[in-house]
This record gives sequence, structure tokens and C-alpha cells, in this order.
Amino acid sequence: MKQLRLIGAPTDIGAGRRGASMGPEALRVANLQQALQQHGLNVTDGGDLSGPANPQQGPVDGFRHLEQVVAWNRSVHEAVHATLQQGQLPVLLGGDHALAIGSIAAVAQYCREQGKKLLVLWLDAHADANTNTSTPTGNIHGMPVTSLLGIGPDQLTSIGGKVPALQPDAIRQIGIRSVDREEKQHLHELGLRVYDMRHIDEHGMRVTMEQALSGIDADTHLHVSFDIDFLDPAVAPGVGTAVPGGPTYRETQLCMEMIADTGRLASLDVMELNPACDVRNQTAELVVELVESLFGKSTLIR
Ligand code: Z70
Ligand code: MN
Ligand code: MN
Ligand code: MN
Repeated sequence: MKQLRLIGAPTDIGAGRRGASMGPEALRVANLQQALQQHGLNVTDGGDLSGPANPQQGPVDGFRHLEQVVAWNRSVHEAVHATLQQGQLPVLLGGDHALAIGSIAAVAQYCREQGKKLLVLWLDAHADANTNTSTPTGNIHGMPVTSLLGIGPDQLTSIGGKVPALQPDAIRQIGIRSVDREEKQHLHELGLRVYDMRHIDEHGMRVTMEQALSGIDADTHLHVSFDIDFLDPAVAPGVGTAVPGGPTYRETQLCMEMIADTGRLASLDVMELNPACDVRNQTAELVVELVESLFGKSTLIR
């Protein structure tokens, strides 16, 4: 297994509620690095990136903090791309989900350079497919999917060089249960593969994951963008925008284990953990357990 590199991105610049900026430190307090090392993984903590403070302003032209979101994403892009070039597996510790723009743009760029196929699993309660005209809030953490698909201002869409960074068939969304009215239209127009909660309820997590992971082969770079609000808030209260009716502890463990079983996980975002909303760091501790599973904790052979 590759060497993992933790990259902290302590900002809540793209979120509506403050607090995700404390995510990286809460994961360190929950012993993320040590937990992974106990399973024989080689893990370096690269420390935190830096960027502009949160000006806490309202939307301008449908975007809150566009300039600051761009600055943070450039920094994330550079760190994630450099990590991949060094042959390490980047684990981005958010920070809000707007930073997935820089992270996934870097992964997509690296895959083009290496001639690899990219598959992104987007685990989230939200579709994150708004634009500055469809957004009800102006919060850019509701827009990373559209940005990566080339919809939005140049500064956001061109961070990885090529526009669009991704084709819609490279993304599979799982756990979705909160979609704005116009955002739903985008999902249809883009033809995104969405395994929403209705799908998980009807088919179960096992079948859902078999479908979401189908087509992965030895040439695939698998990226997981894990928004912690994917989880049911009953087990994961430490998020800024909790949506009831999410996957349970056991369903999420299975989801992580099935990803681990592919052996193709090559980059990861751990986003939207909000310690200001958490109870005694329990969500951070749960996330550490789930990330352990993602890297093969429960696999019998190893
Ligand atoms: C809503 C919006 C959102 C979190 C994304 C919510 C967006 N659709 N919230 N991630 N945590 O404002 O666009
Ligand atoms: Mn352990
Ligand atoms: Mn999200
Ligand atoms: Mn979300």
C-alpha cells in the first residue's frame, strides 16, 4: 500500500455555517494518523494549508466569497497534485466541500498525465450541483460538482488546466437526499448517476455499491469525496447542514468496506466535519473508524 499524506485545509469559506475550519484539528485529536498507522499504513501528516480568512459576507452575483474560495482551491490543487506526483495518496482534511474543486481538479489532471481512468464517488446528503443562479444561499460548497463539470466562472472551472475537469460519467453520487428545485434540473440535464436514499432504501447498500463501483478495473484511479453529512445525523451530529434519513453506521461501514475491497482507492477528501456542531468529538471519532475501514481495517485477509 502507498504512503498516505494528510493535508489539512482549515477553512469554512464555502459554507453557510462557520466551524468546518476546525475539521482537520478535530480529526487529529481523534488520532486519525495513529489509527491508520496501527493497521500498518505509512501515514505522514503534511500539516495545514493556509489561505484567506472568512470575511462572512453575503452573495455577490450569486457567490459568497468567490475570491477567497478560489485562493483556497488553488492551494489545495497544488498540494494534492504535488502529493500524487510524489507517488503518495492524498487525504484532504476539510474544510468545507467547495475545496473538492481543487482536490478533484488535481486528481483529474494527474489521471490525464498518467493515462488513468478516473472514477469519483461523491458521498453526500447534497448533490452540490448548484450554480450562482440556482443557489438558494450563494454558498459555493453547494457548487463543486457543477464547477468540476465546467459550469461556472473560469476561476473555478479551470483550476486543473482543462475545462471541464471531469465528464459527468466519471462521477457517481451516493446518499443524496437534499436537492434544490433547479439543482434537480441540472442533475437530469447532466445525466449524473445519482444513487439517492430512495435507491439505497429500495435496493440496500450492498447492491447500490455494486452498481456504483461497477466498471472499475486495474487502470482506474478511484477518488472518494466524503462529505460527512452523508451519514445519518443520529450518528454524526458534527456537520453544518444535517439532513435526516441518511445511511446508518452499519450501512456506511459496508459502503467503506466495499470501496476498500476494490483495492483502487487512490485519493480521498474528508469534508464538512464541523466540530462546533459536534458532541464531544464523537463525529470525528466515527470518521476515523470509517476511514480505517476505507483503507481495509475489516478485511479478513491482510
Ligand atoms: C444547498 C445550497 C450544501 C452542504 C452543500 C446546500 C448545499 N443545496 N450544504 N454541502 N453541507 O446552499 O446550495
Ligand atoms: Mn484500529
Ligand atoms: Mn457536499
Ligand atoms: Mn453535504
